[in-house]
Amino acid sequence: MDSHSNSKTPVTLLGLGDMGTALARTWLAAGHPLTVWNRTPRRAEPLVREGARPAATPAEAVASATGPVVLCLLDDASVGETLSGTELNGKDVVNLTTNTPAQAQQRARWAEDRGARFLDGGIMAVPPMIGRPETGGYVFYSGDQQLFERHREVLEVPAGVKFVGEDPGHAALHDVALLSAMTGMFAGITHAFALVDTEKDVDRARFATLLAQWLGAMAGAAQGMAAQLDSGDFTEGVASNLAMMAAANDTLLATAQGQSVDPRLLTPYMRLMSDRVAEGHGDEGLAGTVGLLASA
Ligand code: FVH
Repeated sequence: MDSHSNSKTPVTLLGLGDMGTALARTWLAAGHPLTVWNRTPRRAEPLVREGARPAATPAEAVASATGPVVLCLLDDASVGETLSGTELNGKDVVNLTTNTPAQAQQRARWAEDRGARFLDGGIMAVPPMIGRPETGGYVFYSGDQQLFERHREVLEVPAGVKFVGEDPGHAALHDVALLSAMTGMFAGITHAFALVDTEKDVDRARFATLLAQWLGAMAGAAQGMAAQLDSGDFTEGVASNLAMMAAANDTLLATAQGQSVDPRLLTPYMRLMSDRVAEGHGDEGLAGTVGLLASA
């Protein structure tokens, strides 16, 4: 089929790294006319063989765009470099480049000052999850909601979509919050393996199954924390209170010491817990520790 003579919304994609290439293939497979540009042109060649139209420059790509102009570049600086010298007036810009909330807000203002409509996105997937809905990958979007609705069908092709607000920084905020939680989880997993690895007879695969089940069961605590933060009553529905957990931390630290494992991944959060207990809040759950960070 000639992909440039159909009724599907045309997509313009700037950035053909691992993620950009994965996105491109889904739009091509779904029959969307696709114009591509990449700083290193040879990365566009396989996609051109698959039916994409190459643009020689970002300015040429943007000028010919009649649908969304999607950016999937390394960082916000590369977005600035790529879009400088393009004519954005009247264009629909969808930025899927990972950034901070402040960068997303500034980029939205920057694009709108040039007459463009702007959506920011945070991709909660790795490239092999793109185009495979069964993996549960999705993209957070924030900014111009009308623009989101106008292009929803196109945006739903590579992954699920979740619109999280008109503040353009909210997609990045959600993205980074989830990635930050994941970092804490990886820290815990790392410490747990360091502990069991001190003994020769622990089966790592069996332990990994137990670990994943335990983390899954404990993840439900996020809902309780949200309810406590909403009500302002941090003692509401507490199953394990902070005083008990802070005391148990001594056992965790003594075990680390006994097994000669460095506890540095645990101690920052333990300090927060004991600070809250020292303030007289041993009867609470964990929600009170949130405020200790937010006011830092
Ligand atoms: N890959 C992943 O697992 C994660 C999943 C979650 C979301 N991230 C973010 O997606 C953005 C793109 O990631 P990527 O995986 O495609 O990254 P790379 O393969 O490293 O490709 C980077 C592209 O950016 C181009 N580029 C870099 N600097 C510039 C510049 N100054 N001007 C123009 N383009 C630039 C680069 O071009 P080239 O090196 O091929 O010439 C690639 O097209 C990213 O924000 C992730 O955080 C991915």
